[in-house]
Amino acid sequence: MIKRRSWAEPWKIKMVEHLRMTTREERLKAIEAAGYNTFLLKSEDVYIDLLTDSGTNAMSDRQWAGLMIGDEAYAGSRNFFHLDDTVREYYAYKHMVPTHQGRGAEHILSQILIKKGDFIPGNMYFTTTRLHQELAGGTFVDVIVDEAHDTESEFPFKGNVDLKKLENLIHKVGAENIPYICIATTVNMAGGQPISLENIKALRKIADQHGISVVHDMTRVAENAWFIKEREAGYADKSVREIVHEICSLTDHATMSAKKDPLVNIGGFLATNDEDVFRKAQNLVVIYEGLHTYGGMAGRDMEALAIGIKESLHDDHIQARVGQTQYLGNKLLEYGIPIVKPIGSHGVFIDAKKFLPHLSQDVFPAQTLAAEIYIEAGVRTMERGIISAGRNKATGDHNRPKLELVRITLPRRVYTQAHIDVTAESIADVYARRESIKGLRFTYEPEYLRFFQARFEPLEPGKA
Ligand code: PM9
Repeated sequence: MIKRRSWAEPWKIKMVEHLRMTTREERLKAIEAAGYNTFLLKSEDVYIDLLTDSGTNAMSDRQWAGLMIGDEAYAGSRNFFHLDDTVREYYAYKHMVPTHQGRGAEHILSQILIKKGDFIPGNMYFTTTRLHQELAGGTFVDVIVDEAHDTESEFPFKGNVDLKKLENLIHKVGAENIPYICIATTVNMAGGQPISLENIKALRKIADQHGISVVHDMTRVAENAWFIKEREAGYADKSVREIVHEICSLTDHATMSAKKDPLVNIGGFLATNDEDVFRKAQNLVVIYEGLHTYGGMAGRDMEALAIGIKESLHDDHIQARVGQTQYLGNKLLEYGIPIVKPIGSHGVFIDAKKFLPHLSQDVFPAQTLAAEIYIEAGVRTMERGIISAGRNKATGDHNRPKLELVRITLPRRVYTQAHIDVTAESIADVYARRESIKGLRFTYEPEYLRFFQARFEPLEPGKA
């Protein structure tokens, strides 16, 4: 057999969307108007948009065709039943309740499972997930392995739960005060890092011994499965679809932001094997999202999602998806840019503390760097550091995460290798002038999820 020298995407382009290139002066004006927050830029002022992989996917011709067979009945749409069957078949959960996106599912599940004073261990926090746990009266406890907080560690499963930390917490607060263990596949805030099946099986055992359930944030489970296939002994010959099925069957409940893995632009769901949780979720969803057979999605959205789930679990799709991220990460490493290692699945994460070692965390290095990358070339990225971490709900101080990162996130099936090259070259140009970068201060800080809407000004006028 001829050895394949390279891989290419398992799709070709049928329709294109024009991009606007801007001048440096236009970008300086745009970022100032956006309060130096890339979330507040107008997308028309962005050339290459690597803010997020959430809802930015390119749908396939089959998904677009699926939109045309949307059944927009208020109740009992046929697309709901297609989605329901697909979730059961591919993800192994018995019941599914649709929601408008992931946080809708997080809200409902947190309200059902958490009582005031509870503790929720998890493999690193995620912004919306932790906030819904807190709003339900719980406290999140990080039980991820220490390697996850070290950008240099090449540990292959930095999303693993440290089982000792988990057991210590159970002994300290009592199993009756831990409604569930939350595991994310992959771990977004750690740099898109996977959890191993060995670790999931071990924590399942601990959960069973103590009568604690396991909630799965399955937003990027297919990407996690690809890393298991590549890195975990015994899984090389299994398909991504089979590995995803195995991960899901080791957990009790799940929340899904369908805007990521499943290749759509909006949608989500909550899934569970528990009849009681299912009934309660069906009841709560009508208050916050919509009827239990649409949950905030149109019939056409549910059809596109059912098709997208199936497409997302093909090995060749995931190989190209994760492969593009690896390509970007390796390019940045060639330029000597400090990034989180190993390179993750949905994005490459720049270590802003190492990129800008002269800036203290109090002047927001990652926020500053994201603004500078935009000014350089119109590439939009996202802060994932002290601003995203928010404030401690008891003391009111900043949470100070060890990881101060800029996330360069890759939408699925959207950008070409040339876009990736331009991105890497632009970041290298910022790196060359890094010593002149000064930092930011707040001019407006919202109470919840501040990173979305906060505004800043440069410490030195005219400079980020
Ligand atoms: N993630 C992301 O860009 C979008 C909003 S936060 C900047 O990474 C996980 C692991 C996520 C996630 C969203 C959600 C919430 C839950 N879990 O955005 O509400 O990465 O659909 O999902 C974002 P929704």
